[in-house]
Formats: sequence, C-alpha cells, structure tokens
Amino acid sequence: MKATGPNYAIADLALAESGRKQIRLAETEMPGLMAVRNEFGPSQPPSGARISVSLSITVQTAVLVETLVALGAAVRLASCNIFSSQDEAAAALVAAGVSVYGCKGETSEEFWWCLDQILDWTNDPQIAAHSGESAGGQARLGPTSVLDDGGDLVYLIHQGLEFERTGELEQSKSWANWEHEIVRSLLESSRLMSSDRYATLASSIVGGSEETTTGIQRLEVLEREGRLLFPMINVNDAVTKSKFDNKYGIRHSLLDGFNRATDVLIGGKTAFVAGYGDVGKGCAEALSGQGARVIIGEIDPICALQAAMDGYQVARLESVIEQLDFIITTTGNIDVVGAEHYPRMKNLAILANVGHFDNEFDVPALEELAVSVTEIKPLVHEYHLPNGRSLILLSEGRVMNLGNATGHPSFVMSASFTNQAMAQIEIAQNAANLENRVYRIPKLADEKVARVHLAALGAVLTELRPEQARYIGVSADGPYKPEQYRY
Ligand code: NAD
Ligand code: RBV
Repeated sequence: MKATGPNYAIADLALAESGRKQIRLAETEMPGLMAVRNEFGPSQPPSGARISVSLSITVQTAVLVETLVALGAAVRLASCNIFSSQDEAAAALVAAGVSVYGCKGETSEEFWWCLDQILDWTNDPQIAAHSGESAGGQARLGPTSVLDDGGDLVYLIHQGLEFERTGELEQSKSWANWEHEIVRSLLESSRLMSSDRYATLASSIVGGSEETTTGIQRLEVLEREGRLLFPMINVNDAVTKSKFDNKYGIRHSLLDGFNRATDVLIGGKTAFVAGYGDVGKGCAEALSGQGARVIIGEIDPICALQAAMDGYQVARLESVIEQLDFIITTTGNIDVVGAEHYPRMKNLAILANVGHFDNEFDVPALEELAVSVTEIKPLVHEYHLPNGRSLILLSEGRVMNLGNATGHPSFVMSASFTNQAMAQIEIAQNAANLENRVYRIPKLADEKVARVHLAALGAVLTELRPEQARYIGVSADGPYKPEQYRY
C-alpha cells in the first residue's frame, strides 16, 4: 500500500478521479441506495454512528459507503478479501473524507492489519468533523456498528477479546494455520499497546450486519454456542439478496472473470460446478447459456434433484474428471477438489473458486505437486504437473469473480446493499431492543427493496384489489408471502 495517511492506507490516491467517474455512473444503476438517500436523508437515522465496514472495496461498495455517510454515519472501510479491491474506488472514497484501508493484491498480513485499523476510531478525522472537537487526545474509541462480509471482522473481534482474557486463540475453521499465526501476532502487538484494547474497542458495538452465506454460517455457530457478543442482521438471507446477488450476480460476474482471465471459448466445453445452491445455480446458468455442457456435483439430494430437473448431469467429480475443461467451486465448503484430483485433470483445465474462502481447492496440495508455476498474468497461474500436463488456477483459488473481474454489477448489488443500509439503520435505531442473536430482514422490508428496483427495469406491478387480498389472506400492502415461502 503505497499511499498512506492519517486515515488511509491504499494503492494510489491519484486514481481518485477515475474512481469518482465510475461511482457517478454506478449511482444511476443503484436505484435502491438512491431511494434510501432520498427517504432517510432528512431524518439522518444513523447520525453519529461509527460503522466499521469490511466489504470488497468496489465501486458498488463505495456507493453504499457514501449512502451511509449521506445519512449521517462515519465509515472506516477495509476489504474482506486480499484480491477484491478496486483501487480507484478506494482512492475516490479517501478523497471524499472516508477512512479506507486496503488495496488489490495486499498481503495477508496487511489484510489483518487493515481489519484491526478499521476497528480503532481513536484518531479518526471524521469524528472530529462530526463532533467539532479536534482530533486526537480522546480515550480509545471503537465502532458503534460493524458491517461484515464473510465474518472475519466479527471473528477478529471475538478472538481479540478471548486472547486478551486467556492468551489463547481458537483455531477458526476458515483460517489456514499460517493465517492463524498472523492473527496471533497481530493480537499480541495489540496487547502490547494495551492489555484491554480489543475489549475497549468492542465495548461500544451495539450490533452489525453480515453480507454473505459463509459469514452467516459462522455467526450461527457463535449464536448456537451463546458466544455472539452483539446482535447481527442477516442480510444474505433476504430474498432480495441471496436469490438475486448470489444467483443473478454470479451469472454475470463469473463470465466476466473467466473472460478477463483467459478469454477462452466457453461454448462446447465441459464444465463441472461443485454446489447447486444459489451461487451454483447462477454459475450453471451462465455457463450453459454460453453453450457449455454443465455437470453438477452436490451433496444435498434436494439441490441435486433440482439440478437434474434443470437438465444438468449430476455426478461425482471423480467419475467425470477426465472430461472437464473447467472446474468451478461454489460450495462454501472445504477441500472439494484436492491432491487426488489434480493428476487426473485434462491438460490446461481451468480451475476457479467463487465461494467466499480459498479453501475449496486444496491449493497447497497443487503447489506441492507442481514442478513449476508460470504466471501468465496477475491472478492467472499455470501449474506444470509431473505428468507433463498443466492446470490454470485463477485468483490463487480465492473468489475469482472479484479477483479476475470487479464482482457483481451495480444493479444487483443495489438490492444487496439497500438491505445493508436498512440493516444499519435498524441497528442504529433499535439495537437496544435486540438480543445477541442473528436476525433476518422482515419480509415487508425485503419486498420494499424489490419494489424500489422495479421502475428502473420498466417493470409494472399489478395491484392487488382488496377483495383479492382478502381471498388469498394477505394485506394489500404486503407481505404477500408467508415466512416459509421459498421463491
Ligand atoms: P448455498 O448454501 O446456497 O449453496 C452451497 C451448496 O453447496 C449447497 O447446496 C450445498 O449442499 C453444496 N455443497 C456443500 N458441500 C459440498 C460438496 N463438498 N460438494 C458439492 N456440493 C457441496 O450457498 P451460496 O449462497 O450458493 O454460497 C456459496 C458460497 O459462495 C459461500 O461461500 C458464499 O459466501 C459465497 N458467495 C460468493 C459470491 C461471489 O460473489 N463470489 C456471492 C454470493 C455468495
Ligand atoms: N460481492 N460484492 C460485489 N461488486 O461489490 N460483488 C460480489 C461487489 C459480494 C456478494 O454480496 C457476496 O455475498 C460476497 O461478495 C462474497 O464475499
């Protein structure tokens, strides 16, 4: 991170103008966030909130961050993945006064340092601007709220507190051993600064929100074990998030990443998609739309049956591996593709993961097996195997649609991030009435998010007449479906 200042560490401030132009364009594709600004701008519901945000630092995230700022909040932002930043978006936000830590291609040490930085608001200039006080000199100050993607920020807070209490670090299932050691060393440095630094920083947090499937799974573990320190709103399971972003978003950005990375023809090739959840469904549709033959791997009989009914072959990776041109993991699970698979793969098969963490492909096993590695270009690597074949790994096994491309397009992220903005408003206004649990977005709010996106696509909703509403037993203003409806 070459550009550093009192409230930022990013790649290059000179990219701010380019970032601003892209943000301006994205705003026109994010009607939900613009509607939030219009509706809540005057009342400023999160006014005074200090929100520590860990999301991919993209142009779309910049529009969300600026929405939160327009509503009166201050934001410290870091990336949730080492390869998913758009440096121009980071620069534009810094130029606008937001505190930003992260760049595309940061190291894992930098990644964790950035997360630590966004939790510490002690000298943040936005606070001075808000309160009219001069910066510096305050007691240590933490966030009032967190906004997380994947759960690393929330886990770091929980680990930090535990480490200060016991000197022990719990082994997170999502972190490799070496990453665990980075977190330990970070927390040791923090403890040298102050033995209760994390406890103090966490004491002001009243709640937060989580963006993605994997993050929700991790929060639910903390909730089940009675260890969740504050209420968290589950944005992922809003229908207007997971049934749109995870599916239609990846339907766009999988191909974007594939094309930018390899420019290889997809039509006529054979692709294996591991996982037929929301993301797997979007990947399969994108690839078959390009004319690829798609084979699905699933462990859940319901999703496997869905895949079969959608016309895909459903098979075990082992039984089709020699045929595959592309292998894509979307499971949110570990070790889906490993040492036993690589030697059997076709020459120049392309391997890509779009699940949140980089543990779906066993990359260390591939590294061990390979006799050499050629970097074709950044985030596109050719692994030469002892059998004379080579394999192409994208984004080093990390989330490829954000590494090799720029993630989902603005319109679909508008729906996700409108849920995020509403979740943060709820935390600012109502956290005192929430328990330390994971909460879903209410269906009426979910329907509202969809509603504000219709006009931009020229979609005209049919109005339910009062007698029709009575007949099907709903209110004419919604919610239109019972909680268990699956869409
Ligand atoms: P999901 O739970 O809907 O789908 C995952 C599917 O994988 C499930 O159907 C599950 O049965 C299946 N599965 C689990 N283990 C498997 C295995 N070993 N082999 C085959 N199938 C297996 O989750 P989702 O919402 O589709 O999200 C999947 C992952 O993608 C998560 O990590 C999520 O956080 C991430 N995600 C990424 C993006 C992106 O932009 N790249 C967007 C949304 C979500
Ligand atoms: N995602 N963000 C973008 N353009 O900012 N694209 C994808 C973007 C999010 C998506 O919501 C998913 O749940 C998460 O990245 C996985 O880390």
